[in-house]
Amino acid sequence: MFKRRRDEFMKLIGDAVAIIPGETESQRNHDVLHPFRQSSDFVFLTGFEEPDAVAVFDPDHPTERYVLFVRPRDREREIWDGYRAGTEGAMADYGADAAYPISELNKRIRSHLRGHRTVYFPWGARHEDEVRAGLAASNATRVRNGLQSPEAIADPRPILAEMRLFKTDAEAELLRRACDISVQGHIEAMRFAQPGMHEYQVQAAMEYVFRSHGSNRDGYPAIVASGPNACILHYTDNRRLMESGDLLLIDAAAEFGFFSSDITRTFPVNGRFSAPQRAVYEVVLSAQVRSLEACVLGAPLESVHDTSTRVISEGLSELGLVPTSPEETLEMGLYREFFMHGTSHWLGLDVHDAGKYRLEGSSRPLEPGMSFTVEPGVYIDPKRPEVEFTMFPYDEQAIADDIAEFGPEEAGSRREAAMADAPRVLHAVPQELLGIGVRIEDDVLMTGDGALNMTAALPRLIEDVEHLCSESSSVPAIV
Ligand SMILES: [Mn+2]
Repeated sequence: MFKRRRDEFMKLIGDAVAIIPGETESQRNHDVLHPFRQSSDFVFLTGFEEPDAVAVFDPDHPTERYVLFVRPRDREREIWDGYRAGTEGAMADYGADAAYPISELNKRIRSHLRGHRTVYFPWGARHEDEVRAGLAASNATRVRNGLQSPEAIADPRPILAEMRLFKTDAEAELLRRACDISVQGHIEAMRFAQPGMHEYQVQAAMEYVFRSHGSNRDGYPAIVASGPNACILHYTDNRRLMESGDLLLIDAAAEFGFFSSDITRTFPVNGRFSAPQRAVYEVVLSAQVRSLEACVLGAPLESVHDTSTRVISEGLSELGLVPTSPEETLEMGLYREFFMHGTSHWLGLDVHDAGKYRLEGSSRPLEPGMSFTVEPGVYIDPKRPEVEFTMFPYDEQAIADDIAEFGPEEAGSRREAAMADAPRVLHAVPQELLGIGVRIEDDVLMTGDGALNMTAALPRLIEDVEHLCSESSSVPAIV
């Protein structure tokens, strides 16, 4: 798998040379480090998980087309921190043509820069100093001896992003394992959660299932958000004591083979939706179901979001959350006061995976191998009983065109200026809906036959969710 990716990458960079750095560890305190995870681009090409490594790809080189710079074997450090592959392992186990200690990067990089017009390096990444020093030295050689040295620095990230966007069968297999494991964790969370528990206890039950099903790491920090916390989109404190009558929004998933799933479910802590919770849930559920149906080969990705915004606008109007008809709610983007994020993002090695969303100014068509989330939501801020709406047309394509023409900052201030004189309407939020936050998220893989919902096994319908909540958990709990 890694060799196939390297061969493709080297074909794509042609007669250039590429320097791809891995990540380094970050310190928590004294000699304690934060858990390390290799950067996705680096692990994608190398499979090498140790920190402080750099890969050099030199397709034209007679003997060293793929070189790894790694931490050398070190008995003392290995006693404290664990096994290192070293230069021997980098060649024997990771397929490098040659491997050197990372301390030799500065010296050895120069011979790889020589003879190339272009060097690919992700500017701003680690080891930039060594690359810059190497470039300066090879420039001096060019002046004195007339040898070719790099004249252009190119960003390898767009090439890698396109490769990562289209999952091979083997990659899809890993992603599906991550999804299967994540589904099992969410099922356990629904069974486990009870009033009187802290959010982190539910997190623990879920992560117990992730780990015991073979996932060694979460794909991202779990969001276990009960009651009003569900309205905080990236809430990760997970410390609140849950009460009967709360909804619990869980956005969490396992990583498997470096691929991450991404699932959200929202369910009642006491096992029964109240009438207002049910009303909001049904709106989000219907948006999600319809948006999943919009995942069709050849359709633009934004048609999935368009479906969610349309269905949610209808629901908000019906629930009295907006002072407008469904059509006006959509046209003026008033839904954004309650549904303020996108419906989809690419999924893969990173939970918000690499890949462009738009090509030549328009949303990208769905093709086999693409994977993404479908995750509409409605969040009704408990601290905002009245909402001020600005009555002004909202056109995402026009906004995208403005950003393309003026840049994001200038486009933003132009829009603000245009909206300055637009009428404002103050609207009271129905009291019983305050503090309700609902998101439902599944993971889609486009195949040659169309969309596959990889997380469909996790219940979403109200009766199925309530039934699952009533089952007992196999994870022991102390309340
Ligand atoms: Mn997501």
